[in-house]
Amino acid sequence: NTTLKERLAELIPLELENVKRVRAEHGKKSFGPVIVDQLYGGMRGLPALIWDGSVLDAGYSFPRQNHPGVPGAPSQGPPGGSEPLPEGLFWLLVTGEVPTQEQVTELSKDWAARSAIPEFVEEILDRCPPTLHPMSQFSLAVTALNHNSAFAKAYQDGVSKKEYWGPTFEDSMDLIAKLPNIAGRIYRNVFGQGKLPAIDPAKDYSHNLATLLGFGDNHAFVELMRLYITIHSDHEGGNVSAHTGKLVGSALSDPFLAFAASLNGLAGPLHGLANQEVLIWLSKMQAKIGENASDEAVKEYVWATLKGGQVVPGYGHAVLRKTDPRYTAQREFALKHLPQDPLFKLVGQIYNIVPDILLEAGKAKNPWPNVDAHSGVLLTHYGLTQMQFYTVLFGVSRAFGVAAQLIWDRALGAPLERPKSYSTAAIDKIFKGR
Ligand code: CMX
Repeated sequence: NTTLKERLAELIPLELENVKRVRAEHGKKSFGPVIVDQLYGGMRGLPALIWDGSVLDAGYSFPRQNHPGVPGAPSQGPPGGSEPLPEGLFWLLVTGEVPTQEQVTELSKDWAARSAIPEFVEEILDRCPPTLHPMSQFSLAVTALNHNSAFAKAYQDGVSKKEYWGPTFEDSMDLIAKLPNIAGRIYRNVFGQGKLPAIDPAKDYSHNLATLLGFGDNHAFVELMRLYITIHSDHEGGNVSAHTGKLVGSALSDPFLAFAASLNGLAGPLHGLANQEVLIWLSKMQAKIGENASDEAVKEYVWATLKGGQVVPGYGHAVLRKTDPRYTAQREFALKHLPQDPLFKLVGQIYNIVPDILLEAGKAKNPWPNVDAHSGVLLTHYGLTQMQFYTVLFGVSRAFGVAAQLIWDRALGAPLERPKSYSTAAIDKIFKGR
């Protein structure tokens, strides 16, 4: 029963050879033209990064039966569950292989054993004013975990470059393991009361997270957490949170510092905060036009949002050009568990209305919903109604993808990122007369 670290130790030399081969064969080949608009346009579509966990294309879809961890593949949940376990997904992200049930259970136990957070981090969280946004508290706590970083210590002790991945692996495992305790503490401090329950080593990661949030006895909510943490984990490397983590990691900042930077990017309303924004937008809509509103009233509200110079949160995407498969996965969950929920019905009604309006408005390249259009409705259904907390759960999940890449970046000796920037005057000068 190989552990994840043992399997990595076997895979790393093979991948080093593989990268060497790819670079020898293709290293000097052009990867398409760069046009000036891409420099001004947020580098959209610019091939610029290596990210091994996942790759998207505009029409990408993962039918759920092929999704790691769902029935048919190992790492499905304990008896009675049918959602994937994020443990299995992490193994897949790191190794490209589907783990055995035993390996998944070992990961659950390992993370439970690593889950405690230092007392001073608890104190930092307890001192935060409840008015400080949960994402800011989250980022503070993750930054502070760098106090015990194995990588930072090893670097100070003069570790060889070839050994970077070992302490990066340990930090990454600690990071993921400690997130439920951080998220749970923030949730209790800001919205709840009472003592935080202990992590149970016999339970899987998502079950423990649900328990710390106060929903551990609700089987459907536990299932939701398994699905939620799985689908938010990785979305190739160019999105703000993933890329930020990789960029900061490239300076050999340890995984805690790198991932705290990811969280600060995820906290932006065009990225992860959109799941909070969707619920705020829906609530305002309901307050204005009432429940069971007509399609006409919804259309008018959507147009008013656009005319007010705001985005429709939860719609559009920088890469996808169709309905986000993560939206569909959540819709399927809702159809199974909460088909009669009024807010779910509103989300469905909006799905039939918004794309046509965005197409008519003529700006958005993708008029379809993304992952954030659906998640808040599911959480609200089970009583997790505090919208400001939603992006924290996205953050817990995103650690899986970022951590997997940080391990590989250090294993493969990824260099400091330092692309070339230009001024508008320089662009003008370069292309004068051309
Ligand atoms: N509502 C209104 N306008 C939108 C829009 C939306 N949902 N999506 C795109 N547009 C607009 C853009 O603001 C842009 O307008 P300007 O030309 O005035 O700047 C124009 O359409 C073209 O944008 P695009 O190329 O289609 O989209 P981008 O790659 O620039 O941006 C995204 C992608 C997600 C930021 C954008 O679609 C958006 O703002 N959506 C709403 C916020 C959201 O849901 N974000 C979450 C994304 C998923 C995640 O990361 O968690």
